[in-house]
Amino acid sequence: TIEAWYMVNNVTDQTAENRMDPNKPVTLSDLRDLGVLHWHLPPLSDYPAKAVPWEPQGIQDKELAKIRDSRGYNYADIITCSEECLPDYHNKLKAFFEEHIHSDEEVRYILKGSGYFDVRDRKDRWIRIKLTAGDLIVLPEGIYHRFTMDSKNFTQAMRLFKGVPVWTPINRPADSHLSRERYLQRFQPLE
Ligand code: KMT
Ligand code: NI
Repeated sequence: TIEAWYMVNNVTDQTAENRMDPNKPVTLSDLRDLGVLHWHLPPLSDYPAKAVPWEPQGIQDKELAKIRDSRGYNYADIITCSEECLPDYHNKLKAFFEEHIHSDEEVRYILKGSGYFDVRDRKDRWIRIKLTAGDLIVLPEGIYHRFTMDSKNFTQAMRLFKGVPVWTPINRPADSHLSRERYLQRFQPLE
């Protein structure tokens, strides 16, 4: 399952754990309050090795199918983050780690390897979420976040989407973006 914690403020190595001392853990329930959903599924063996459009007859996993159907994810492909496999690797990694939002959910199912998604809490503090094979995460539309691989430098993930995929990041500041406003509407004002 996943582990999450508050990050130190000064990050010099983005691939390191960057925990506070002492560690300040964040629970799944804390994440749910921010709109971040998580499932742990059994490891898959029968997925296509390359990024291909979703084929319903492809992956048979029942748990995955249930989540896909109930949440309407009718598109899927596979991204492999490694220097050999990802075109324009260095620029992509830089873009992934720029703080941004999307106008849709970001849904990732880790197939192999591991990585970190960082999300902002309601007081704008960074939470680091460690994902390993079998972890499926949904980041809600409009949440400020970023992604980095860990020191092992390998993440293979299924990207799921409702409809025609749009991966475009909207970098911070995006406070007046409709998706950001929608995200904030789910909270009562902080006193
Ligand atoms: C993203 O949008 O940040 C990514 O696709 C990162 C690689 S998938 C774990
Ligand atoms: Ni993103």
